[in-house]
This record gives sequence, C-alpha cells and structure tokens, in this order.
Amino acid sequence: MNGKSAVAEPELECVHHRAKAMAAKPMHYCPGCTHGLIHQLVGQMIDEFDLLDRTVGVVPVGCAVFAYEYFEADSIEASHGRAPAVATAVKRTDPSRFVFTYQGDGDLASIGIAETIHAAARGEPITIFFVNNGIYGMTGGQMAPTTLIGQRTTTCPDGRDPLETGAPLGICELLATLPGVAFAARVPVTSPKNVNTARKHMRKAIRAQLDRQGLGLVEFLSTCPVQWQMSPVEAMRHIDEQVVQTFPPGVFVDKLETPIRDTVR
Ligand SMILES: Cc1ncc(C[n+]2csc(CCOP(=O)(O)OP(=O)(O)O)c2C)c(N)n1
Ligand code: SF4
Ligand SMILES: [Mg+2]
Repeated sequence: MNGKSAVAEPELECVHHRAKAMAAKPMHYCPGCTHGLIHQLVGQMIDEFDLLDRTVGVVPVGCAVFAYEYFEADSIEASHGRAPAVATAVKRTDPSRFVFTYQGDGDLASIGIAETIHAAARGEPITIFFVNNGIYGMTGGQMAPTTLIGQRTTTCPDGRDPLETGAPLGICELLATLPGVAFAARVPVTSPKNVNTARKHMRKAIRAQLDRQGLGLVEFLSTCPVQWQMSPVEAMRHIDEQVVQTFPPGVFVDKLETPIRDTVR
C-alpha cells in the first residue's frame, strides 16, 4: 500500500441492460445497422408486458433471418413474406399467445404484400414489426418497393425511375384504409427521442393484440449503411434528412379507444 490510502473505485451505473427476453449472443448485423437496436426494443417490450412465456415470434427471410437466435421466446422461421399467414395460424390455434412478426421491406412490402394486406383486412390480432431500410439488404442491395425515387441500388444503378418502377410504397398509408387495422405508426430509430417514440408506438401495437382490437403495426425507418454505401453516421443523417420526406413519421391509425367491431362494417 506504500502508506497511501487506497483510492475508492467509482461505482459504475449500468445504463443499458440486455432485455431478459434477449439471448446473450453477439449479433451478426453490420456495424451501424439498426436491426440490432430494433431487436432490443422488441425484447424490452416482451419484458415490460411480461409476455416471454407466451410469446411466439415469426421471423423473416432477409438480414433478420437469424432473429430466432436472439430472442429467448419461442420462434418460427417463415418463408420469405409469409410471416403474417404463419402468425395468423399460430394465433388462431392458441389465442392466449402473444404473436409478433418481424419483417423487412422486401419481405413485407414485396413478396409478402398479399399476406400483409389480407392479414390486415381480416383484422388478425397480431403485432407486426416492420423494418423499412428501403432495400434488399441480405441479397446484395437490390431495389425494394420502398426504395426512394432516385436512390441507386444494384438493380437500378442510375437511380430508381418512377416512370419505370413506380413510386415508393407507403405501407402505413395503405393499411390505414383497412378497417381491421387497430394501430399503425411509422418512426425513425435515429435518436434517443425517436427511440422513445418507437417504444410508445410498440406499446400500442401490442395493446391492439392483447385487447383483441385488431392488427397492430410499427414501421421503423432503419439503416442499411453497407448497401447504401454510407458510414453509419451518414446513414442516420440520410434517414432524418431524406427518407422521412418520402415516409413521414407519425401515427396513421389509432383505434385503441374504439372497439374494432364498431369500425368494421
Ligand atoms: C421465395 C424467396 N424468394 C427470394 C428469396 C431471396 N431473398 C432472400 S432475402 C431477400 C430480400 C430481403 O430484403 P428485406 O426483406 O428488405 O430484408 P433486409 O435484408 O433488408 O433486412 C430476398 C429477395 C428467398 N429467400 N426466398
Ligand atoms: S446488409 Fe444492411 S440490413 Fe443487412 S445487416 Fe448489413 S447493414 Fe443491416
Ligand atoms: Mg430491407
């Protein structure tokens, strides 16, 4: 001790904890990808609502294909785009389960658009977490229905031309026309404030299912720095400055105070 008194170690406060619903495994996502952050939000919600024992997650094909590795809950891997149909089957077989899907934009808005629209039209009491990064991330950066006008991808290297491939598809705007949808909102996950807003939307999308009001969906504006060929910081800025102009954040449907039966003809 050299005659000196020992300096007390400062007590460290852990600000971020891994949700109990999350497995203690390193994730495979690229640096700066917000898939991991959105996973953690899903885990936090399962903890908050104490749903772990009765949750079934339906996970997609896409970069989140291994999502089942990261949740402690039971999970099913759906074929590309089929998650809302699989979730419908699980929920109808055992209505006591909390059933969520986790889907990318290629999965939900392209190959799976029929499953999305019909699950919503039927008002299935399931919760959809929709990760819109405007591109097919996993397969090498091809154009998705959500790709911005002028955005370069491997299948539109000169930028998306709406005269050739149409305009970006707004899923929240589309679902807002369907009476079976109890809650739909869009949020960028680009700042602590926005992440808090995401949590608020997720609570409502979960309540829509637990109160059997109808389908609940949260669309996250998510980064893909690798396929966008941007740094993680540039990718966040790109969402806040560009993506939100085509996909405005907000609540598109909130019928939680109105029994769904009163809104269906
Ligand atoms: C039936 C079928 N068609 C095509 C594919 C190839 N495929 C795998 S992932 C993917 C797109 C993934 O994009 P997205 O859903 O946006 O997820 P991201 O990787 O961007 O998170 C495609 C087309 C497949 N696996 N199965
Ligand atoms: S390719 Fe894009 S979406 Fe996929 S893990 Fe990497 S950054 Fe994320
Ligand atoms: Mg995508």
